[in-house]
Amino acid sequence: AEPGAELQVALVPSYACQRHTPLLHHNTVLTDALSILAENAELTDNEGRGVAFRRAAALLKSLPHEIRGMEQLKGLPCLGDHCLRVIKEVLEDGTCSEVETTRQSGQFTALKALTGIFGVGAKTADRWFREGIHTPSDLQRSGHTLNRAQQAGLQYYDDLNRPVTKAEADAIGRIVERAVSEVLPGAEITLIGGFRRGKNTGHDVDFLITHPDEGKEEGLMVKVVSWLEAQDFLLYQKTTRNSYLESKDGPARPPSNMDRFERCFSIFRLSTHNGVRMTETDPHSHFSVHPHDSHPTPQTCRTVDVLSREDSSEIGQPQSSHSQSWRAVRVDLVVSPYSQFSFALLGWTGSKLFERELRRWAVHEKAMTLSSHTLYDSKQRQYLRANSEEEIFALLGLEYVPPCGRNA
Ligand code: DCP
Ligand code: MG
Repeated sequence: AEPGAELQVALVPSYACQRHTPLLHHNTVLTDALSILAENAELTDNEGRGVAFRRAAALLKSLPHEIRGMEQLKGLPCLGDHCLRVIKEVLEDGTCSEVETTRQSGQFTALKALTGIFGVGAKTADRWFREGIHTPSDLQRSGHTLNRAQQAGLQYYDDLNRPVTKAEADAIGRIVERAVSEVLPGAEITLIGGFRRGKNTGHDVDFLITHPDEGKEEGLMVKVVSWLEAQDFLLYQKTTRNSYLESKDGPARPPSNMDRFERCFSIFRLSTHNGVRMTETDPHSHFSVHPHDSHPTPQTCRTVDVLSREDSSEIGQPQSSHSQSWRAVRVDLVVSPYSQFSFALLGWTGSKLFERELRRWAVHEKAMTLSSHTLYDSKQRQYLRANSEEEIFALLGLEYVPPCGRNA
């Protein structure tokens, strides 16, 4: 090792929110291995272990160099015995047996396939797995009663498991912009989630909507969704209203982090230009923001027919005809009051681990409670105001980390 390497390493701080974590980094072989174990832990109700693997992976992502030997890890935080064993094996053998066993295990592949259905969480997937349901096709044949989200999840399975490109995200953005400006002029929309962190693809597209005149944003989501539905842009939507104002938890019990904004979980029908499906390698395609007048699949769920068709084995069959001129895309819309915008922006930009680390830092190091609505100081017994993400970092005693550095 170079002289001074250990000293350098000793300075790596332990919270991910104290570090810059770029999208592209030097230790993907190691982080891929740890991510499999994290994913497996999350799928099997071991949240604590999942977080430990995620923290270790995030630490390695933040390092400015490739790890080639165990001696380079001396003094680094976030690396427990289990993680060190995995890293050692990968460094010595190129693979880790626990990771490979997990990757190939029937349980892991089944739970991944089942949670890949929109509307299906780890608990439901696990229950089905125990009943012998291992694939979306098994589920389709099982005759299980599915909720509306899960029906849509099965129906659009193929599309929803194909990564959304930045070009597609931008096309969705133009549609949302049009919808918002039609129903509330002056409203502002911001691309959040992974795309704001600079990712080239995502599993969905996330937008935050607000209006500079506080109060104007109330009821906005219903209007936006109505407009989108009238224009035939939505294949599925579930809107939850703002439950923040109604909750009188008070300062003693600050609101839980998520879910209190007006929020819409949706599936968009995104038209492809000239009816040609956009591929990731085709940078020249672009999308029409105008909905197609006719489309092959009726907007109402056809999953009932699909479920009763005994011999139907092809998932995504109802929507995967190759002549199709559109694709399904998961879109999340969030509406925030202007005064909470910075908190919402910070809370919805991610990554999930970065958010978790911010909240852990706030509680344990600052005696504060951070949510996507507010920051509460337990010592001063008051809410702290902020008009930008930079101000929130400053209030937390952290150096500012721009979105592209939050890929923990
Ligand atoms: N978020 C969070 N905790 C949750 C859900 C969301 O902190 N339980 C925040 C962080 C996420 C952001 O919301 O970055 C958007 O959620 P996504 O699940 O869409 O995550 P990403 O956009 O980061 O990933 P992807 O690119 O896969 O969509
Ligand atoms: Mg996202």
